[in-house]
Amino acid sequence: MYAARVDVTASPLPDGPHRRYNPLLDEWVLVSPHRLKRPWQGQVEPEPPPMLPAYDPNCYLCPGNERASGERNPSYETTFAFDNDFPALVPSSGASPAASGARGPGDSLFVAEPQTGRCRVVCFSPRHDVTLAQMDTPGIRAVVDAWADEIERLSRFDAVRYVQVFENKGAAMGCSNPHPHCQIWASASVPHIPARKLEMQRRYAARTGRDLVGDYVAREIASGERVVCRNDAWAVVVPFWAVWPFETMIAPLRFVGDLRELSDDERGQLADIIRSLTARYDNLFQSSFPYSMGWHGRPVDGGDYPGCRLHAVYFPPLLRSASVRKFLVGYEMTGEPQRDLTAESAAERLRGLPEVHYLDGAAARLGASPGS
Ligand code: H2U
Repeated sequence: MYAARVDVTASPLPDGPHRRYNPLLDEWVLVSPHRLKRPWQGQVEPEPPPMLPAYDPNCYLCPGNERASGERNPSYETTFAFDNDFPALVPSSGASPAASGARGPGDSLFVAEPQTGRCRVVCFSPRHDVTLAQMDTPGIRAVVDAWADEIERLSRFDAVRYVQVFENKGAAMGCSNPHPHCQIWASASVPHIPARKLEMQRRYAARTGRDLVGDYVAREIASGERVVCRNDAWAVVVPFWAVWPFETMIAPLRFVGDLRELSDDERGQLADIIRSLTARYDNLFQSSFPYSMGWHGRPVDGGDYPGCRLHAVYFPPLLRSASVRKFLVGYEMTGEPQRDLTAESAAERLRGLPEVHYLDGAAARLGASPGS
């Protein structure tokens, strides 16, 4: 016998263990709010790194410095994009799956296919010592424009079908360099996470004639319970089905398929809401809040993708403090994702935080000048 599903619009959510459904990924998450009370003796993250210089002569992303390829970065003043010197995808794969014993569609057990693509790195600022959370809105706006320009640029290559923009921030998320930057991987196939989202959005549009993300965000705004912040063009919510403790989604209020379609005003408002969200993140534990984030939108192959609305996802690992993180292990790896803190509590905490960065006003103290 299956337990009856809860109509969350009609009755309060259970305060005991329950599962929530993610309609974008067709996945479930187990929510166990009562477990937050258990004692914790897990890993303690290292203390935040000492203050960084504004310019680091040993950083391969700082202006004027040499990269591993031997190329020298220009003396850039806003953003700077370049081909990744260690790309995960290259324009011609040269790989032959058959040579490794793998077969094509005829063999359902050993399936491989060549994958081609291109990888870019985008530096957000010439300053080594800031993050998006500490940059001003015009500075972040330049990053939004760089994302859109890179998608346009990469979409012009014949073999490119999908462009994934993502940022790993902080050593806890495997970021190798504190200089603010993101990566962009363009591939000949749609990676399976955005592919699943496209399919779920297509099915929802076929069933309802509307778009899934648009309907979802409208419901969230109406309830307000999981909204972190919003402006005239964007909303930030902790998704009902969030897996990571302070996971969020940024979605446009207008139906937009990819970053290139944003109006001038929407780009400015996006910069503002990214600033507001990332400052709240840093303010939560008064530390540089690590996360992985990425944009999901329409493939760039010119195909028809009904109901596909652009959105960003943020996955931060921290749970209770700058030193206690969540790991997706055990049950998460073998069963399904599980969380203790409810999405509603996480949203309430983020919503209640100031959107001014806790170091604001002390920005000058953050970075020593190159000569100091
Ligand atoms: P992450 O810290 O997010 O991994 O980004 C650093 C990227 O910069 C990484 O993909 C690239 C790495 O390949 N890189 C260069 O392209 N040139 C270099 O000289 C060093 C690092």
